[in-house]
Amino acid sequence: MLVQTQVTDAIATITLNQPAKRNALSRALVEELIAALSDFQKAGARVVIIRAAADVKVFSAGHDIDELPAGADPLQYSDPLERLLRAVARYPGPVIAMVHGSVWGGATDLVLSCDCAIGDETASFAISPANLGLAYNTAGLLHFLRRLPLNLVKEMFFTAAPVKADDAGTWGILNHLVPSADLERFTYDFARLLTTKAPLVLSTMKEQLRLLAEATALTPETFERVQDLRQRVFQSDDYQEGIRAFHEKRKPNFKGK
Ligand code: LCV
Repeated sequence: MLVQTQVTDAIATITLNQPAKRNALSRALVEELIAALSDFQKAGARVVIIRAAADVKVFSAGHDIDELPAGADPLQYSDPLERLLRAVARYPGPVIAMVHGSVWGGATDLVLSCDCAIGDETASFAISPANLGLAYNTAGLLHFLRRLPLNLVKEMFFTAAPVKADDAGTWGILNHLVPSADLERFTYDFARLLTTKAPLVLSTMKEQLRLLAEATALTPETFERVQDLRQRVFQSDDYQEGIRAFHEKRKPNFKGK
């Protein structure tokens, strides 16, 4: 099993459990995450906590780079990671990311797709398409734009540098930044409080807020222009170079084409 699951007192916990690949969000691991959310809904879990094992340095290394399609859209609608982000956003109850360790790429998008994020001093958040020559997707950019001011979204995407815990707290990536010794207790106390509230109200308000937050009209021309821009990126030599460099464990040498 690439994830461990548990339901206690209407609180469901998913623990990412593939340390050998730094909990990279591979198709196999993501399908287990999506299945777990569906099982939790059947079991009537009112709150879900997504976490990694207590002792990891890396919460998740993001999209499995070995599975990024060469020369094709890496984050299309049917991509397992995109399906997971939509499943989290549609779960009929609060989904909380409990973050110990570094978070990379699509895993940062996963944390931002959760309803709340609670982290400790070891938490950091990076979004790194610029390291891979990769064309990020529009829905994903909007997850960041809804959380952070434009200048901070640009800093994250342009630098691909990890945002350290203090800034993650100040910027608003995290709802709460607590000492690692308190992280688990704080998060489960928070979750327990949510299980005492009217579940129909929480699930309805969550869906209302999703619909309102996603109410961004795109004209057909805008849509087609975005697709055209992204196609130029994911068909670029730089995208191939980014993935090659990762596998060869070296810095990429981007040529801008
Ligand atoms: C496959 C991996 C990965 C991985 N995939 O351990 O952001 S976007 O838009 O680009 C989006 C599409 C996305 O999410 O792309 C992926 C973004 N993620 C990253 O850029 C992080 C890549 N990983 C790393 O920088 C390092 O692995 C970190 C810093 C996370 C951990 O470093 P550490 O030295 O602790 P290793 O690098 O040695 O990794 C351990 C094993 O996990 C594999 C990696 O290839 C290695 O496998 P081998 O033992 O077979 O060499 N691994 C790590 N991340 N995202 N595989």
